[in-house]
Amino acid sequence: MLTSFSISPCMGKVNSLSFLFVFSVLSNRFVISDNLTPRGVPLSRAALYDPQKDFSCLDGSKLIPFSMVNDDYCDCPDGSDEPGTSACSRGSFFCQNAGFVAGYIPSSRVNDHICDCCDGSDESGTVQCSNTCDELGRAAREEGERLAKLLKDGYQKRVEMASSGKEFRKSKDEEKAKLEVERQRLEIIKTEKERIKEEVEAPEKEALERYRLIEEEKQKLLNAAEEAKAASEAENMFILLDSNGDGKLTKDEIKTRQTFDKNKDGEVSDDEALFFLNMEEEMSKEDFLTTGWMMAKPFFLMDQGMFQPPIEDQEEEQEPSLMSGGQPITVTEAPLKELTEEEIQAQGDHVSYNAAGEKEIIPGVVEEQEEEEELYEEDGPASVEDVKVEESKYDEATQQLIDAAEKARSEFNEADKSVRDIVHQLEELNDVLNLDFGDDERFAPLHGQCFDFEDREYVYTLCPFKSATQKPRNGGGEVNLGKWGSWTGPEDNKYTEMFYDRGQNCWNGPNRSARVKIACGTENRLTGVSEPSRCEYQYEYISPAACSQPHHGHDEL
Ligand code: MAN
Repeated sequence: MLTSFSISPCMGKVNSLSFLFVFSVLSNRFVISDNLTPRGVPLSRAALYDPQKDFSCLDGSKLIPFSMVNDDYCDCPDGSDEPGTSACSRGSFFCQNAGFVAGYIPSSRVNDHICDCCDGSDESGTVQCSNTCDELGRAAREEGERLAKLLKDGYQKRVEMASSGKEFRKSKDEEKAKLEVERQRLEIIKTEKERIKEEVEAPEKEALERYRLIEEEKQKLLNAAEEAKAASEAENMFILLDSNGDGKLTKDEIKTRQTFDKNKDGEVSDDEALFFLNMEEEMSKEDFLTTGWMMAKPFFLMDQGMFQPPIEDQEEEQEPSLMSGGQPITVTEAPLKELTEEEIQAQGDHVSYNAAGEKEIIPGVVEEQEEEEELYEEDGPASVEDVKVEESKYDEATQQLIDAAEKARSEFNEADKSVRDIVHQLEELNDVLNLDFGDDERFAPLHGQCFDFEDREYVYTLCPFKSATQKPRNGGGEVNLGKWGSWTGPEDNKYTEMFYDRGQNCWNGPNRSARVKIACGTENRLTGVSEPSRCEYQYEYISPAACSQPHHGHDEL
């Protein structure tokens, strides 16, 4: 503290003048205080500068006469002999700055015609420095008071947030306990429903198995009938084509059938006939039944319009079925004496009469195709799905078993879904309970809230413990900047920074991420967002939860 110097009114004129001289010499080297502390030295170190003794450089390197202290010549290597001049490059000058904050400035700034200390003590030459310490002190005190109030109010709110945070956790814990009880209740119901389901499914299964066996038998019979029909169809055809009834098919016999005119040029050539005879001159009945009919059948089907021929052949395709050179194949061309009309019909073939009153046989290939399709649809083992589609095919008792099983299944499914729903709810609840809301739960009230900050281009959003996003103001989709990761503040203050990572991939760069710096404030607010490095964002957020407890008597200034 600077002490003002007063001149005694009883001093004589001479005395006064000589005193002024001494004073002017001394005042350049000393701060006039109770014990004449040298200029540039704080009171706390005055003892090191005793005018009655030689001066020992503070680094202990030299002992010099005290008259060499502040003589504007640097003697000590550490500059300690010139605390009040600019002679030593390594020296420093102490500003008392009464009313503001005391402190050191480098010696080079002493007497450099620029006022550095607010009390102006660094300039003892021509420059007149005004003392601004009181003014600065007042402003600093006001700022200090503002900060102290912010800290006090913020801390008060932090206490409230912590209290709601604890409430929040408590209510979630209670909710979890209730859900656990409910889950157990639903599990019991599910187990019971499963037991009932299995109980009623057993007789249903048995009944359906009986039906399945019957179906299987039916299917076997149908297949056998099909095979027999196919065999007799081939047999009939052979009889039809073997005009001379010698048990062999020859080229000439084939050539009389227009059906075998593959290229539709109006006649069946030798090559075309040979094709159907497996490139042999003749074909035995056995060969016809095993392979020949297989080759010939498609041409009969074509004649019947079963296959659509190429466009240019369409006119000819519209000819009547089973034509031979424009003439229908008639029974007179093949000895079918041994087959009666009934027998033919039984085989699925058709008998009709042409305009000339001649009998025609039209093989039952079309019907066969349709039947095959029907059979295919009916194929497969009896299952519950089949049961649903064709409920009417069961007798009343079986149907009752099926209905009971259906009901039990549906009740079980319902119970199972209730259990799954509650397990899901519990998982979500556990996710919340596992969050670190701060040692006193003070950040918990932020859970479920979202905060926005808009700059010229984007609206940034922070949903604490969930996500950070960015949405362009001029339209366009929301960009995920990161999902909640962890607290990343320094070890001794970890709840001052949040980290959100695993954001949307940045083209040619990292996945986006955001750091949220949290400072003390009296409200919860997002105050700024920047992108210091591409796709790495920094959010500035204020919250009472970041206010630490004010120290008592917080008035350092
Ligand atoms: C978008 C925004 C920007 C980001 C670029 C990277 O424009 O997400 O913040 O820098 O993509 O390509």
